[in-house]
Amino acid sequence: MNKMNKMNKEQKIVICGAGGFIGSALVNTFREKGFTQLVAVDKKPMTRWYQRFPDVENLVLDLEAPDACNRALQGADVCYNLAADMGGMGFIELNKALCMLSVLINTNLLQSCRKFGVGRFFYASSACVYAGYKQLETENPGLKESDAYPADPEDGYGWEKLFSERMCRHFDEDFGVDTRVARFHNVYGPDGTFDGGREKAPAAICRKVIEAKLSGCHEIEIWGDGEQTRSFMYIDDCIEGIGRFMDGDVADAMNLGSDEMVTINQLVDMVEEIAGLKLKRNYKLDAPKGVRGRSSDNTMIKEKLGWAPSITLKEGLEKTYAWIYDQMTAHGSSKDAVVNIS
Ligand code: GKE
Repeated sequence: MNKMNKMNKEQKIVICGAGGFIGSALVNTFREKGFTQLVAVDKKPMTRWYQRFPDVENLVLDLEAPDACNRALQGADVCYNLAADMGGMGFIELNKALCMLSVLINTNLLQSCRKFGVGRFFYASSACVYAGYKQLETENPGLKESDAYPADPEDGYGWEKLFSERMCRHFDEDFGVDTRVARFHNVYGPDGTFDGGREKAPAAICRKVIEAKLSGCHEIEIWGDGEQTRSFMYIDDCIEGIGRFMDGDVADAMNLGSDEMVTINQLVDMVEEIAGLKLKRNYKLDAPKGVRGRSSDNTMIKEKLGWAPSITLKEGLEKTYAWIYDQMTAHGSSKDAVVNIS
């Protein structure tokens, strides 16, 4: 059973970052479960929302401002904060100050939660909080929650996420704001960004393979040497996990990620197999690479929530590749992609 069924369908639920990939998927899941008091908030103009639904209250607000957070959260029962300026390594390595400004969003949302007595607050943290010295080898045994300390997170983005985790904890302890914090490990799937610079590896590789297939130029540029390792979590596992975090009673930050670790070369192998071709690989060693090895240790989420992400990378890539292929052949790029209005 999807855990969101346990929540009261008349509650006023506010999803911040609702114009984005994960946020819009979360709004749609609540709609499909019959929730009727939904408020979707994003800074982007609605024409740029990944998915937008007419039966939801849609607000364009810049949540870096306290007044905007008060406007969004007045009367709210539950708040999900998925609002942040972020992207793959191609973005966060080159926009560290912008990524850190997201701290204003979470801080002001927590203040509004305290002001209005919002019942529960979800914060989307990230595997980028983990210490760099724990991610130096490709053979990563899986990052445990304790590997965030002594702190050495990703520059910019990772520090903002770790700081905001701690602010959630202290608002919980000192002010009684009931918080839940999930450390997302590289989420991908249909409706995600696949070009324009903010895309992450799964979507980027799918796009590059499709470009090679459509152009007949059977080569692909891969950032780094391709031996770096990651795990990638399919969007449906992410959404299910968010529901389980919110229905659970664990306030401490926990992993929400797949423990299926692959090299980027293996990721490319899988996408080539889906596309039915093999490409010449050109390795761009000076491109943004992030950490050498990362995967999620799911011991704690299994122990605390009795569940862990399980959708295989192959299964998720097949759906993601198909969606991106449709977007590229129908619209040319994600910039032209039609906003799904159901
Ligand atoms: N984006 C991208 N595009 N990455 C590529 C490409 C490409 O064309 N080719 C190879 N890679 C490599 C990157 O160099 C990196 O080593 C690996 O794939 C994953 O890159 P990524 O998906 O952009 O981002 P990371 O997993 O390194 O970091 C992301 O982690 C998330 C949490 O797991 C962050 O950028 C955030 O999106 C987030 O914190």
